Amino acid sequence: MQHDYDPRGIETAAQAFWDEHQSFKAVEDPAREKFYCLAMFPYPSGRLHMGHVRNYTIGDVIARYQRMQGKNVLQPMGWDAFGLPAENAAIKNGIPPSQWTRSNVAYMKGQLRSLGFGYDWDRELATCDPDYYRWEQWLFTRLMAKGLAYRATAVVNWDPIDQTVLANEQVIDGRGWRSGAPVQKREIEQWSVRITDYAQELLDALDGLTGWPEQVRTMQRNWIGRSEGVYMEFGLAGSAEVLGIYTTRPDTVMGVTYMAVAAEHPLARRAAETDPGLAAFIEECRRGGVSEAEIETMEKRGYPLGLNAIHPVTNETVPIFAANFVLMGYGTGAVMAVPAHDQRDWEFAEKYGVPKRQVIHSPDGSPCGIEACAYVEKGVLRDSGPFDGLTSAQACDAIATWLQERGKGEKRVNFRLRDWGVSRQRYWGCPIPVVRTPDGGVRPETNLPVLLPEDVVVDGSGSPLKRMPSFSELPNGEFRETDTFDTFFESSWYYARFCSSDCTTAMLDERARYWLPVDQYVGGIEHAVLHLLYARFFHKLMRDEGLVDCDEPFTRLLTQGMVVAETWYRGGADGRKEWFNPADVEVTRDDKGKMLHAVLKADGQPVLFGGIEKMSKSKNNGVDPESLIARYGADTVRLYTMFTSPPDQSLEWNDDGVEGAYRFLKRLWTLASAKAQPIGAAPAVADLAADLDGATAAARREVQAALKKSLFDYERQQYNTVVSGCMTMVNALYRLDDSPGAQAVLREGVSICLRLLAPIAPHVTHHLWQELGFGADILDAPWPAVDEAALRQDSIEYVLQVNGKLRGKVTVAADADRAAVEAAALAADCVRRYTQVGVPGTDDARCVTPQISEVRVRKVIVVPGKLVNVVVN
Ligand code: ANZ
Repeated sequence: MQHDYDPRGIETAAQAFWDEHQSFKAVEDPAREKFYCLAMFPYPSGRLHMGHVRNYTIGDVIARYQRMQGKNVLQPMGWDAFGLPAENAAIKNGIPPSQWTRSNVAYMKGQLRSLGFGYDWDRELATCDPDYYRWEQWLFTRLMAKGLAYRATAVVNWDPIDQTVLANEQVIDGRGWRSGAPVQKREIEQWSVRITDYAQELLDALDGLTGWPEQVRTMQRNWIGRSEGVYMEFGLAGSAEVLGIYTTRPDTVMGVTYMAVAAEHPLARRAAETDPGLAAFIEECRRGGVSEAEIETMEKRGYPLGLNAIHPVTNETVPIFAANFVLMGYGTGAVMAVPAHDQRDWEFAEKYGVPKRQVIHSPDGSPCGIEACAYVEKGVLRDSGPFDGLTSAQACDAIATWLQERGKGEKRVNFRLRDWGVSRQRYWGCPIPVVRTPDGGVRPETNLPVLLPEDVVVDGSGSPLKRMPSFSELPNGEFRETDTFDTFFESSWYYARFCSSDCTTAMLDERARYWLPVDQYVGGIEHAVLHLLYARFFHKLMRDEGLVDCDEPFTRLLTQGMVVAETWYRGGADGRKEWFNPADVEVTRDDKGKMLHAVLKADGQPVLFGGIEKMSKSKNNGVDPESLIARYGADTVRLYTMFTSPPDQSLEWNDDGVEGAYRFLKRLWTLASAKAQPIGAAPAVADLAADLDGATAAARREVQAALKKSLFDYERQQYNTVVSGCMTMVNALYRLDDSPGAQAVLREGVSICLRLLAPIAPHVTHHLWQELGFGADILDAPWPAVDEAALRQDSIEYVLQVNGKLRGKVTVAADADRAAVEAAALAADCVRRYTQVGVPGTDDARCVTPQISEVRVRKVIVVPGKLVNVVVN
């Protein structure tokens, strides 16, 4: 066996072995328990980053672990290949998006292979392949037929940089999620999918997703945002029309002093036709933000429509305003304003001098005035005519009933969730399979797939499809839709297509029924709402098409933590920061590790610490996985990412830690190569277990104890402590001597350690397993089990402390109770020297009379199985 650990040779050979034996090819087998493990597929941006490496290592550890439990494992990989960056790169480099994407895919595939991930590459898919996207086009035509996809003019979030519509979820703090540009409101005709039809089911089913982090379920619940309220109609003075509103506080109806409608509300628009001031106000609102956070904080502004509404209970008239804080897309786009009991309405009323009318009072007579702010609590109704004296809860019911009886309203459940607008005015996406007919109608395309032309010039001025008559012009005066799908469309069902990736006759086939649902999904928390909600929705759409038979796509979800690193910068003259890679910075620290100062290696001049941030290009604090693999090998990179923190927590990058991971694998290697011969020849430990000497039995016990803990940690997906358990084992094994018993324990210990490490560092363990003669393929080895007998101990060694200082050790029977342990500790010479006054050797021996022997023990602390601390005066 070679002497030095050479990761490169070992890893290439192991990968070749897996290829040759098709080790990760997944074949449906109803007789075996299946396990479908999936990590979120990457966007082919060009190179893998450390976040990918961590994500895919976690997935691979789980997949290999389940495989070694004997399950039939599917772990596929593919590419989320449509999207804007390809178009931007095309503009910059003058190459078609398809070419850029496919060459990135090829490169990144090589990188994934070099990490030794156990993927069934036969199932690889890229969402830009017509074989893939044709099926979502097909599903869309089915949704059209069912009325679940529809076209409507809608006010949308418009990203002026990316020149596209954004979903609400893609607007973060009023800015486009990708471009960062302030979002504008625009009215545009687009295709939407009725996710709201599934809102209740999507909400209810969250309760059953017990394998998901609570945080993600809460985020989805909030996003769906179910509220129970009342829809009611106000009359319009001088007209037969009505103004419908939605409120969650019908108990405040008697306090309404004005109405407010969104700037885009038809009523406001109509009034603007004859009022230029109002038209200008509406135009201004268009520019405002659309996010709720922004609306919450912005100045509340309005403009009177010159119209009055008629109160449904009192028949009084109240003025109607257009207001910038009313959202067109929520409820009915109109609200009844109750300035006494709603803070927004209160601020608005203060500003425009509208009266406030208090109708809710605190039930216990505590102060509830509305001079300084609205009284928003629930309470008891006053000045409320027929509803006086009712509590808010009673009034909500009574008022709903009152309105219902008069045909003026009803109880209603409202969702914050909007239908999913799926049209994007971009080129590099899946064409929406729709044809516009000369009469202004639409029909689904029957001849699928609608192929996206790939040989195009993208120059930045909108989608090239719009300038391609060969694509858009059809016979008989018809036109093809030139919008493409939101790329979340593709990523909403790829997990299912992996099951039937080569099926040419349908979107999915019976294999999907075997593999689905995904047993374990792994990915970033940033997808908690967008991707994971859409995928759950799509799953239900496919279920209702009869394509799958389960209700939810992902049984367990692991959201991995971010990879973070230090950031360093200098402020430029123009106020911009220049960021330096941590590898180029030399940091001086004091002996406690505190930073003293830092300089750029290149020029020796100081740089400033910018905090610990997610690894990113913009902060230049990334580490390139490829160079790490070249230097240390894939196993070290994998081991490091697993060892440094639990998967769901953030991982703070540390170069010394990588070095440490590498040293551990070398140490394992050295142990195995130095002892390869005796390991090969060692007797079975079972034959000798009863006769092991004390030190050998102790080493075996240590290995078994670490094994027991590691098995538990594997189950709870805490791989960092699995690795430290393996380190403990290797240390114990190094201490063994050459006796036959010790060799048997060594053999057993190495075989346990290799198997435990196999999912994490698969190459070196694969190699050593074969070299040491344990078997042909560690993947097929039985998972190690604990020998409980080895854990039993006749005696336990306790560490003895006096006032917290180590003073010696004592051995007591393993079944000794607390009193016996305490007595043994107090009787030990090394302790007695400090507890007996006047005994020679104690500090104050000189100043007391030698014949007095006085016990000075104040307290004895026993940590069972470990330590006794004796506290003395
Ligand atoms: C009157 C009222 C009085 C309200 C009061 C609140 C407190 P959730 O719980 O989120 O569903 N609202 C309704 N439609 C709106 C829109 N398009 N834009 C802005 N605000 C809108 O919120 C429902 C409440 O939000 C409704 O109840 C309405 O204000 C407001 F003391 O009606 B309320």
